[in-house]
Amino acid sequence: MSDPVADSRTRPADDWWRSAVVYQVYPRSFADADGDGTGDVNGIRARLPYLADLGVDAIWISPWYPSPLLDGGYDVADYRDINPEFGTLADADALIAEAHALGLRILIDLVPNHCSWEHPWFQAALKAGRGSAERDLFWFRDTKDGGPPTNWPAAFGGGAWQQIEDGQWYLHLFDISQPDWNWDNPKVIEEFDAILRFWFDRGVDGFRIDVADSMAKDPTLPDVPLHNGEPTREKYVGNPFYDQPGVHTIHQRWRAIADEYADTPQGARVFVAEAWLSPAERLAQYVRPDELQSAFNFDALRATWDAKDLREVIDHTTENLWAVGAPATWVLSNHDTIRHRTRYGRDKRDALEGAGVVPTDLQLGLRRARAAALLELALPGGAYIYQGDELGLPEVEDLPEDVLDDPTWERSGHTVRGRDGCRVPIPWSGTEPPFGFGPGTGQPWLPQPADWSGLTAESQAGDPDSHLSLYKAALRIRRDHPALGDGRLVWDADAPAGVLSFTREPGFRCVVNISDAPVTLPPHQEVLLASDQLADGVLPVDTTVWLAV
Ligand code: TEU
Repeated sequence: MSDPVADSRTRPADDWWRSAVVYQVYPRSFADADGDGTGDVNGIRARLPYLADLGVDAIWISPWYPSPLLDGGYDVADYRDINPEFGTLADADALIAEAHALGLRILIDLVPNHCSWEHPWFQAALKAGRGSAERDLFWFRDTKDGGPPTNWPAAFGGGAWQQIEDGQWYLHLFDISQPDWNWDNPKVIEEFDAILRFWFDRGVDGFRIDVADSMAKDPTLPDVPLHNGEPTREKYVGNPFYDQPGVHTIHQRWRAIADEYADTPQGARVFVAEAWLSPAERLAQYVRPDELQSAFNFDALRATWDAKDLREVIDHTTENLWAVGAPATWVLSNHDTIRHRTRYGRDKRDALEGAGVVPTDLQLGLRRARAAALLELALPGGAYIYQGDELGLPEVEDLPEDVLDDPTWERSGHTVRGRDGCRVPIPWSGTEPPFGFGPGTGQPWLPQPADWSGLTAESQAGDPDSHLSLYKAALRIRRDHPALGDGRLVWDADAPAGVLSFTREPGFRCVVNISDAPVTLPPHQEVLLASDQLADGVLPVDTTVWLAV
């Protein structure tokens, strides 16, 4: 039997996504060309040369559609246009063309589980009344036992049903402003077919699918079990709104549409699924040969900086994804999680929780973030870089309460601050805010820490030891080295405890020291790159080295 992963190395460039390094742009916070304090499409365009020079293969742009931005744009009011705050469709067309000219692919974000309450179809549904065709595009239901139709909780706090004036309730698994589409209605299915084609025809190379595991619901609407007296959002097998079998029919349909583009110059279009599903056996269902091509590996993001944890995640992921012929992906941070420099500077067990209340050593976090970058980029498959990862940005945990914008803050009754701390605008240049985020001195929509001047792209560009220079060097080697990207790894039997060491053919070895003492470097021809200074044939703690062997 042929080995699907090994075979892929000889397949045409159509399989670029199997080893792509994808850079996530959160448009509000990336770069502001018009100086209104909010990032925009022309800001991204101006920074395309930076991204090409960094050495990534593709850019994924978080939602840029018209939206009241009540969930940062994941509340879409029109799937076929650009938010006027961010620019115009003409700007988007120009961005796609300019990116392609620089050899960068463009992925955009599809949000199919819900829209914004400002979407015209939801507005029409509100007016049309119970039992109407308009309401059937969403989940409208009558009161049950004097309350909402089910006990389902919403993602950002509170229940998942909102009652309207005529007494009916509508379902919103996320914010109250994000009504869920009814994917049992053929009009919804056809609408999303048309949205995919709209953007594919404009030249986008693919989509990241938001909450790719939630579109299908159990139509009998059963309650979820209680945990500690509260209804759970846990993704247990059989959960009525997560990982229902119906999602796979939708993905197969989209895959067929993407494959229709196989004969265009760019080749077939691609998808990456956002589905926080564990274990990897479940995620693998989304990347079977006739479904989405890839999925974010959030087990890697969730793993603590611990050799045993990481090894388990790497093995489990690759075993399960390779079994269906899909590449693994590696993710350390995104716009929903505490930045990994901060997580890695904390006690292992607290990594993803407790913003602002956990003691954090940011120097240690930076050292580990460097080591993690070289681990991530050496592993087989694709890799994601969240904007600012390459600058070593920490989470901003002391944003004043009055600027917090994530719906989590309001919906949790001001008990959970939410995700704004990883969405602070990028520092590009200069010595004080706005650090070149926009022209002039106007301040960005979220304030930047005053002490970020050493983290700007400009200040790091000239420093060979900077975080940015490490990323650039790693991406350059990754691009040229035949062992890196898609393929296999073999664990080295001679690695001491607490050390991750693997070989990739031809002639590449990656060694990560997560033990509590320096270790001797294994025999090698040459050091290709190290995340920190190597002392005399020794690999210090929290350091990764790439070796030619
Ligand atoms: O996130 C889906 C998701 O599972 C997250 O909401 C996660 O539960 C939460 O961020 C934990 O803090 C996607 C987007 O990435 C996120 O930004 C959106 O808010 C969400 O979908 C709704 O569209």
